[in-house]
Amino acid sequence: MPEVNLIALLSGSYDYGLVGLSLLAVIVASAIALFVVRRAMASQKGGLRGGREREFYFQTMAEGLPEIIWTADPNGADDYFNRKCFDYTGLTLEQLRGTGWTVIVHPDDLAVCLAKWETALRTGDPYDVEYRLRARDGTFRWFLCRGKPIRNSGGEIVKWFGTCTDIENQKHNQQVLEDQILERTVQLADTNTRLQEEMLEKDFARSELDKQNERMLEDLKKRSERAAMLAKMGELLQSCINRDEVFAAALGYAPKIFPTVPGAMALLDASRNLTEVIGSWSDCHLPALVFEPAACWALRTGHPHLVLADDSTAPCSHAEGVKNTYLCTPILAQGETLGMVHFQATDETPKMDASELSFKTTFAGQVGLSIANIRLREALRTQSVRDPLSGLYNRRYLEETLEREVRRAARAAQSLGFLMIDLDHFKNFNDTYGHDAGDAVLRETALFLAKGIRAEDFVCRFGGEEFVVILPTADLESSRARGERLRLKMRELTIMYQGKSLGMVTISVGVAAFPEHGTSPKELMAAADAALYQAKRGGRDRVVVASAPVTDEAVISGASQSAASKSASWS
Ligand code: GH3
Ligand code: MG
Ligand code: MG
Repeated sequence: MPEVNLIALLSGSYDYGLVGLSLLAVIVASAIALFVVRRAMASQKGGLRGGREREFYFQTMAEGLPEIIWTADPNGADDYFNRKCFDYTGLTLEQLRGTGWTVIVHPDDLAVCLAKWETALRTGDPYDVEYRLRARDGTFRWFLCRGKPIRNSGGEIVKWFGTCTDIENQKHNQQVLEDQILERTVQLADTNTRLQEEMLEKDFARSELDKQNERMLEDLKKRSERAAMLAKMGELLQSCINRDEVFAAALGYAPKIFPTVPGAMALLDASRNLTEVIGSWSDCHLPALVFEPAACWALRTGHPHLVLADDSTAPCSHAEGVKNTYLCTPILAQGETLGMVHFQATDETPKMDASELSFKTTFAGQVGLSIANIRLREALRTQSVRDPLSGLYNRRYLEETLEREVRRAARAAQSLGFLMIDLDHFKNFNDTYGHDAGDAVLRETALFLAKGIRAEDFVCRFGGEEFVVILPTADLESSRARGERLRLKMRELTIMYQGKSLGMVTISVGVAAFPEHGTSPKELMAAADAALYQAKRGGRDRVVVASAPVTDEAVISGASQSAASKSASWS
């Protein structure tokens, strides 16, 4: 029997990390084998000799191990199995010998097993392979089979030595472990998917929030731009000087302030019996362009009137057929309804929320306020330039106008007529019929004079029962003729007071003209005044043309008798 290097045989390590118990078994078997070998070597040293004895030791050792132990000749024909193998398989050495053992290998594992064995035989390398072996009861268990060549001192393979370790439990444990790992992996994958979904949801929510914020910011920006535009319109409206300017400016601004809201503006006429649409924007369709005020609830009530789409409670008949929500808001000035602004919702923005309503009402409010301001300004101006009793321009206005007209005449090299008119014996009316009757005479005279002049002429109450007429472009002769005509017509005037005629009223007229009687208001005034004085002196009820120019120096030195009393106002 060749020398067998058992230490080398048993020194290989079992590299099956997951199966700790199998490793432990191999370590125990190795330890026993090592012990037996050492004993054998010791026996050798002690003089034990001969193959039989060594074989005895080997077999004793092999029978004591819990694994299946086998050996094969250098060609791979198995020639030894320990008892464990017979016990497990229920087969005999004769049945297992050579390649007989292959019948108990599980058919699914046989190809791998044989491939390994053949490779080892060809290369002479040790090998490991796992396969199932059939037990005597027909069931299969997993085994780890390890084969290793045993070489003589010349390096020739003299034997193959192998072990088959039952790893069924470890395999089972490994399967359990793998199942657990798989289960855990699935759980982790689920958790991961859920987390990813949550993250996606959060991302979506965040992006929605961002979009909402963006929309809100955009909305805020639009609102503030709109408010700025409204303020700008307010400023402009304050500078308008009449109603037409106000409405035109508001209609110009409306499409800028409400670009997405079609609308229209309608105004009551002077009789307040009709309302007329004066303009619209953004293709606002209103069926009626002229309608009665009663056709609009806003005009009737003086309050904004909102009609919701499909709400038939109180629609405005002037908007009959308008399907969308609409708002009519009155234009009010000092409590008086002047007209209304009409706004329509669109299919794109079908609603009008509360802030929209208040903004639109503010728009109409601005228009009304501007008209009210203009009215106040006009009233103030009228008060400051009109004489309250006669309604004619007052002396202050006369001064301004004469100044301006003289300059214009000088610039245009045109004439300018100037009449100073005084009622004759007016004091008698007061004394005979009372002061109120005197007032009536003054009012009727004012009306008469206003009617008796051209559109471009000015008639003013100079004070008391004295009046002045300025005749732009009129020369001296036509001015005199105008004065004469007024005098004659005045004689025909019948003035009634408390159902009674106050009798004939006559006037005296002094006539002066630019440039003949002066080039300044003072000179003209003094010349006309002097002529009036002459008319009075001449017997009244007459027209006297100023005889000579009265210079400023003459006015100041009191050369003109009547003018001296009035010159203070011209200085
Ligand atoms: P003459 O023909 O010289 O002009 O005589 P006269 O009476 O018209 O002139 P006079 O200056 O003597 O009197 C003018 C009167 O006019 C005196 C004044 O009481 C009166 N008078 C002035 N203003 C008013 C007014 O607003 N209402 C009334 N009823 N009388 C006025
Ligand atoms: Mg007088
Ligand atoms: Mg008089």
